[in-house]
Order: sequence, then structure tokens, then C-alpha cells
Amino acid sequence: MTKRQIALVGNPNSGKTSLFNELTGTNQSVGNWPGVTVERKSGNLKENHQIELQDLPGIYSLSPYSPEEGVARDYLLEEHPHRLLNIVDGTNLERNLYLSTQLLELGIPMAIAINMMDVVVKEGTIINCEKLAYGLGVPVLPISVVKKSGLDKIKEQLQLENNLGEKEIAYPIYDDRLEVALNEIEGLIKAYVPKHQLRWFTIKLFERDVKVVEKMTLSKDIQAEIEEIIQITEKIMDEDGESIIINERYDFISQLVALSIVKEKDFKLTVS
Ligand code: GDP
Ligand code: K
Ligand code: MG
Repeated sequence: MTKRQIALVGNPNSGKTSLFNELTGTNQSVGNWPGVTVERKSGNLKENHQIELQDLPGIYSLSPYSPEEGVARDYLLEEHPHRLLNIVDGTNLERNLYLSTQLLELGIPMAIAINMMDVVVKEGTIINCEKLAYGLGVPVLPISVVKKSGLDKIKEQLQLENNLGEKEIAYPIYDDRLEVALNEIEGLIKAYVPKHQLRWFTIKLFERDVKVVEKMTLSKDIQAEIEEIIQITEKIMDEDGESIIINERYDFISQLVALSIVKEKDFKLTVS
């Protein structure tokens, strides 16, 4: 059986390295990512050395603004890890899920670990992981790395995922007016990108992501058609392309979070 990589991805300070250390123990190798002074750390799962975990640098988005974001994005797009484990800080759910929506669009099967559950509970917040899992279309597991709780479930999930092959994954669906445009762009580029990355490239083109546009080397005609689609949508939705995507992501997340978390103080308010 060949060795497979599972990447730990998440915002800075979500607990990635703490979890990575718990899962790999002392068998780690440390280096640098090519061309940048960003630390690269990988190690085998203690219980199964066929699973190599990759601790990616902490990032808030997959826009390559910082060296960390560039490194993470290149790795995810070009090295195709077998699975992703997205570590989310449960005390800052909305902000952290912003990255999660982008990760889902990469087409790599993913599970989400909601970390810092010890603090979440102390703050009197209840996170309904089943609802989150349903809304996001991926497994969602509550953990506290510091309290070492939920870690066995994570290991089970990683072992299970490791034995599964390729699979299609769902991604968030946005406003109809945007989806019509994305669908048209998809039709124009689908011959030029891997099938599982189609959603990713479509959205990046809609955002006019310079690096992606450069890398794709589409014909002038196709580029012009895409630009026309974007401009029509911008007119209809009265915003620029990049803002349309950002706002759609936040709308999707805030609806999901509203359904999935309950604050104890709200509860007290309604019963008193
Ligand atoms: P990274 O930046 O994502 O690699 O995050 P780290 O693993 O360095 O963790 C950031 C901080 O959060 C450290 O001080 C950890 O000790 C702390 N931390 C990690 N997991 C938990 C947890 O489950 N609960 C609490 N309370 N703190 C945690
Ligand atoms: K840190
Ligand atoms: Mg770290």
C-alpha cells in the first residue's frame, strides 16, 4: 500500500500544530517550503505509518497574499493530498469557516475538527456539529486538543478516510444570479482543468485572481467571454466580482452558523 498524505489546514492559532504533535508524537520531519522561509513539517500518524500528516502554515484564505497562503495554495493545488483535515477554532466559528468554504471548492475530500471545545463549553455555547456537517456536506468532529478529548474519533476518521478512494464532494451553492454566471464560465473552461478542481478555477476566474488567470493561459476569446459574463453579473448584483464572492461566502456561513450554534445567554433569555 502506498503512503498517503493528509493535510492539516486552518487559521493561525486554531491548534493545528498542537493536534499535529498529538497525532504524530516524536516522528516528525521539519524543513522549509521551497523558496520561502516558512517551516514545513510532516510526520506519520502514530497508529498507522502509511498515513503522513502535513502541518500546513496557518492561513485565513487561499488568496496568495502572504508567503504562507501561497505555500498552502500551491501545495493543495499541485501536490493533491489524499484528504484534508480542516482545524477550526470553535470560539471563532464564522471567521474560521470562511477558509473552510474555500477548501471545499478544491475538490479534495475533507473532514472538519472543531477545536477549543473546552473554551466553547466554558463560554456557554452549544455547537450542533450534526447541523454543521449537514450544511457543509462533510464530517464535523468536536475536539479539545488541550484536554485531549475527541482525538480518538479524529484518528478513526483519518484511518477510515485513508482507506477510501477518490470521491466527489459537495461545495457551497450561492445566489442563483451568481450560479448562472459560474455555470457559464465552467462550460468555457472545463476542457482545460482537472474535473475535481473545476469549481475552484471557475470561482478564481470570477474573482479575477491574477495568478490563476496567468497560470491558465486561456485563449483571448475565452478570456473575453469570461470578462463579459463577470461584467453582466456585476451589473445585475451591483458589486464587483471579488466582493460578490466574499459576500456570498459570508451569507452562506452566517446562515449556517445561525442554525448551528446556541448561546446559553440567549437560552436563558427565552425561558425566563
Ligand atoms: P496553530 O497556529 O494552528 O498551529 O495553533 P497551535 O497549535 O500553536 O495552538 C495555538 C494556541 O492554542 C496554543 O497556545 C495552544 O496551546 C492553544 N490550544 C490548542 N488547542 C487548544 C484547545 O483545545 N483548547 C485550548 N484552550 N487551547 C488550545
Ligand atoms: K501559532
Ligand atoms: Mg502551527
